[in-house]
Formats: sequence, C-alpha cells, structure tokens
Amino acid sequence: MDYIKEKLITIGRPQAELVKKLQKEYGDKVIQEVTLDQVFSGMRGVVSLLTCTSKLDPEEGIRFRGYSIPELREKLPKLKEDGEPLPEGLFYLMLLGELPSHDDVKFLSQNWAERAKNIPPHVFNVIDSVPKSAHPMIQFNVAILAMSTESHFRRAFLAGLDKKEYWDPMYEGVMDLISRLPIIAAYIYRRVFHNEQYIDPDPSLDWAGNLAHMMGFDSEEVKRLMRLYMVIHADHEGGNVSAHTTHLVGSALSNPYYSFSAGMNGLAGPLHGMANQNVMHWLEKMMDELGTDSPTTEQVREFAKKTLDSGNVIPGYGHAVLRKTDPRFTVQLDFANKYIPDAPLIKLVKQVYEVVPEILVQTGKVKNPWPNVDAISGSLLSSYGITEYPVYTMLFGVSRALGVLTQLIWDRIYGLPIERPKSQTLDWFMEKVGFK
Ligand code: FAM
Repeated sequence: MDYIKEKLITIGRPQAELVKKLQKEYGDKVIQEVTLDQVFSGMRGVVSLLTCTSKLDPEEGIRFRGYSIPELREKLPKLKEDGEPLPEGLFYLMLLGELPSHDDVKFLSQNWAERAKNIPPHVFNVIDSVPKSAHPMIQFNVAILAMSTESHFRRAFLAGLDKKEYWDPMYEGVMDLISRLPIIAAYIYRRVFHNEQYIDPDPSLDWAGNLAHMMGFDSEEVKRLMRLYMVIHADHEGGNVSAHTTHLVGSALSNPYYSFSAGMNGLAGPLHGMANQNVMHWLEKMMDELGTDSPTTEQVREFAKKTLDSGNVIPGYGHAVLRKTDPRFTVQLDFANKYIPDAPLIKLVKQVYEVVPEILVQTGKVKNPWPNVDAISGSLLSSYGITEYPVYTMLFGVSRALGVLTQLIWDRIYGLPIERPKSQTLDWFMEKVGFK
C-alpha cells in the first residue's frame, strides 16, 4: 500500500465514524427550510450534499480545504520560486486535508507517470473510430468509458469485497484515471488539430507540464499556464453540474470511469464548462461583425446589448452561487497582466469586463453580473498559442477530475448511500402552497 493511501485511511476511518455518529445522534435535527421558489429554480441554496474537498462562498469565491486560490499559489509546492503550484499538490490537499511537502508532490508526479503507462490499446482504437469532426468532449468521453474495462472497483465489487473497503479499489481507479487523462486529452488534441502527429509522454515531467509537452508546447511559459489552469478548474464544491453528477452516479456504486464520464457530459453543457469555448465564439463573432480585432469600448457595449436583445446569454458572465468577480477570473487576469499585458485578446477581455456587468445589472434579473472563470481562460490559452477553442472544455475536464474524483473516494470512505431525492407532481406543489 502506498503511503498516501495509508495516510488516507488513517484520516478517513475516524471521519467515517464521525459521519455515522452525527447521523445517529443528530439525524432528526432540522438544518434548513426549503421554499417552492428554491425547488423551481434549480435547487438554489438547498443544502443536500456532503462535500469535503472545497467550499464556495458567494462573495469570496472558492476555498479548497480552507485555502483560497491566492493562498494556494503561495503555499503549494512549485517547481520554481516564480512558477505556479503543481496540481498534484492540490490533489494531495483535497484528498488528505493537509498541505503537501515537495516530496509528496514528487511522489504523486512519479506515481501518476508510472500508472499512465498502461492505457490499453483499445482506448485509442475507440477514439480513432469516432470522426475527427466529433467534438473533443465526445472523443474524451468515449475514451473515459472505454477505460472502464480496467476498473479495479468493478472487479472488487464482483469478488464480494466488504463494503467498508470500497474506498480502496476506488482510490486505485481514481489514481489510474487521473494519471491517464493528460495522455488521452493530448492524443485527441493532436489527432484533431495536428494531423495525428503524436508526442510521447515524458515521465520525468509533472502531470500538467507533461500535458503541455504532449500537446506540443514545450516552453516553460505554457507549462506554467497549464499548471495554473489545472489548479483553478479542479473543484467548485459539490453542487455544480459536473461534481454533482459524478457524485450522484457514483452513489449507485458505478465505477469511477462511469461516474466521471457522466460528470463530463454535464461539463459539456454551454451553461457549465462549454462556456469557455462559447466565450471565444462570442468574441470572434464580435470581431467579425465589427470588422476589426480592436473594437472600441462603445462598440463592445453595443454588441453585448445586441446579444441580450436577441435572447442570448453573455457567456463567461453570471454564476449560480457567486455574487462577486470570480477569483478564478482575477488570478488569470493578474497572470495575463504580469506576463502578456499587451495581448490583443486580453485587452478585449478587459473591455468586456468594463461594460458587461453594468449591462447585466440593467436587465434587472441577472443575480450576478460579474465574470466567471470562463470569461478569460480561453483568451489566455489562445494568447499562448493554444488557439483551438474546441479543446478548452476538455482541458477543463482534465482538471475537474482532481476534485470530483477525490470526493468520490471520500464518498466511499463515508459509506454514503445511493442518492434518491423525492420528486412531486405540479398538483402536489399547488396543494402544498394552497394555490387557488
Ligand atoms: N447573460 C444574460 N443573461 C443572464 C446571464 C448572462 N451571462 N446570467 C444570467 N442571466 C439570466 C438568466 O438566463 C435568467 O434569465 P431568465 O429569468 O429569463 O431565465 C436570469 O438572468 C436569472 O439568472 P441567475 O439566477 O442570475 O443565474 P442562474 O443561476 O440561473 O444561472 C448561469 C447561472 C451561470 C447558468 C448563468 O449566469 C449563465 O447562463 N451565464 C452564462 C454562461 C456561463 O458563463 N456559464 C459558466 C458558469 C461557470 F462558472 C461554469 O460553470 N464554468
């Protein structure tokens, strides 16, 4: 057993006991009242999930095991003093609840590089059988499902493993899956956009650096950006579509591949992870229609208004929980201001930021007029040469695996049951509220 796994169960067992005790002794305590409006507006604010990896504050943004993004950039191990933290360190923090050392992070980089070596050939055959024109998220997802032939969890379940031990094969499957996603994503990227000129992994590199390398970007600058991208997209507490779906499907004791694949189908929706690609389409359409790469701020304002008037959302703006500018947006803007202050796309992102919040406020209905993570991530990637928009959501997905799959291990440590909320008919709701 590797030492991280040993540490995990040493921490996990008492936590699982605590959850059981809490439920047994306080199970009948009322924690919240739910209104009809909450049910009809997508369960906003209804507390119904136990998530340990991260927590989202509407004003302050995401905290991973208590640490904000600026704190993580300071405290998580980096390869170089002026670099970005390694996503391996964030995984360690989310899994074990404590900050890793440099050695812990090195162990994970090496462990994942080793596990990534054994992707079965049929996975690449499955990708190759899908047309290249299919969206990368389709190719990514069929590959994830095809990898489930390797599921430790399914094998252990069939062999009759005691359910208290389910966390163990789940951990193994999650580690395998996370280790392999960069190879899968880079394969799809090179297949679709670089004429199948594949690049072998370099096992001496870190997980995100290797992804950049296999995509064909070997500069330190792109590797640094990739590490940042992989850290900030990793988790956003438990109720967002990709996290909730992964957890829900996992609650049926589906293996990590099935569960994560389900989550990725949700990430592919335009209101969730696909927003990063749609922001780029929106900016491109603006430049096309205006016939210039550098529109005036007034032109940007008019274009944004036109988008709203035609009944469309402005991608990259708004959030179901956040009520301030997303710190994931701010950290990317800081990064851009530091390293590529003159990039034309970043200038455009800033112009949009200048005018869109005010326009959204004027609608009188948008609860959060501020930018989210997707308002800038594509422009940043594009400014560094990763210009192929359709891969942006897939890269988001590679990162999201870190959080949602860590939580899946914890779900099995806690021994959470199959999820099954209650639904009601319209008549029931009308009667309940006394509708006449
Ligand atoms: N542009 C135009 N209208 C918007 C809007 C935007 N960016 N954001 C919200 N609204 C509208 C929304 O469509 C709704 O209109 P109707 O009442 O006519 O249906 C109204 O404002 C109230 O919505 P809300 O309560 O403020 O937002 P929700 O919690 O329902 O939805 C989002 C949240 C993120 C789905 C929504 O803000 C949106 O569609 N944003 C654009 C897409 C986007 O950027 N998604 C990415 C979210 C991101 F963080 C992620 O998951 N990666």
